[in-house]
Amino acid sequence: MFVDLAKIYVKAGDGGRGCVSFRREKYVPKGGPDGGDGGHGGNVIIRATSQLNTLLDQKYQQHYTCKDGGDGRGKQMTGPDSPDIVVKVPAGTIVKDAETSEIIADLSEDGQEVIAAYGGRGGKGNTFFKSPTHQAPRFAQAGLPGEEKTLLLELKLLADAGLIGLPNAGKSTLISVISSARPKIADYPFTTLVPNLGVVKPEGRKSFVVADIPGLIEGAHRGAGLGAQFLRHVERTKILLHLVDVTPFAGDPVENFVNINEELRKYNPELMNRFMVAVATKIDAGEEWRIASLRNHCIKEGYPFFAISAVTHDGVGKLVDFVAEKLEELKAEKHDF
Ligand SMILES: Nc1nc2c(ncn2[C@@H]2O[C@H](COP(=O)(O)OP(=O)(O)OP(=O)(O)O)[C@@H](O)[C@H]2O)c(=O)[nH]1
Ligand SMILES: [Mg+2]
Repeated sequence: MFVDLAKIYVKAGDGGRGCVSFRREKYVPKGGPDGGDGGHGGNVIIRATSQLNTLLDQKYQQHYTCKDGGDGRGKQMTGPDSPDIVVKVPAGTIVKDAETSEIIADLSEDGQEVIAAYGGRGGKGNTFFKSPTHQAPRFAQAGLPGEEKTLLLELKLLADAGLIGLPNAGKSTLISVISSARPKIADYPFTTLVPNLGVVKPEGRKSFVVADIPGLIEGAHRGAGLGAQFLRHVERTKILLHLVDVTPFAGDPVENFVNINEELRKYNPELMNRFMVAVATKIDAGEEWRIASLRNHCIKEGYPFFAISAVTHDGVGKLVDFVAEKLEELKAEKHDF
């Protein structure tokens, strides 16, 4: 099951109590204070790993509570620190404070971690308070409480290119042809219910990751169809591939293209600045006038245009090459800043 949102409660360990104790030994009268400090409470750490790609675990386990630090003891023995708890989440997870919505961390790389709740410091034992003027303190500190928080975990898949388009546009078919991803493909809308990732390995070029997301329809930004909830997963991609079915009965291609772009804009206007490639799909069964009218519109609007068939592989190689090259370019540009 694919889960991309989760709410968890984390509670770091409280610090252990400092101890009040005095040295008592045969032949050593008035041995002085020897109460040890309390141990440190464990932290709750959130760590990203590339081994996971869903927040499913956090759907099932929503509470993470660390043990408290041990209390200090006599003979200046410090209480044991309690171990940290590590919550593993997929790389690409954004950690937010559920109350303030403040972003605590954006864990985009494997191994990246954040201490989401700090454990409390242990209290000082009475040994600590010994001074020339106060040689037998009969008090010690309590440990500090560990932080507790409710966190929102939000997974945004890390893909280089995102496939968007109406349901049935051929998105899943394309990803299955260019990568080893094997999503379900069928001739009805909303076949894809959760995003799929695929790695594309073009010859002689750097490989890249493509995300196939469920189809969008008009009103998606208001929640129509499967809604725009999955658009989150293309928000971080560098390129959008906008697929348009050019077979009969698929509706007017230009109208479809414009409508979906409008949905994107309403969802997040920033997506309009993303590099977008227009792709006419299913040209093996497509009609020439539809391809031509979409091509003309795109050229006029300044979108690179490709026409492909995932069945005959016509144009697919060219498209992949173009995307790979553009990605290298965009990545290189980023480094210039
Ligand atoms: N003739 C032809 N049919 C295609 C081509 N690509 C996809 N199809 C068919 O179009 C239908 C929809 O394909 P999908 O890949 O499931 O479409 P999708 O965009 O992922 O659809 P959703 O997941 O519902 O949004 C399937 O019946 C495919 O077999 C193509 O290049 N040529
Ligand atoms: Mg699909």
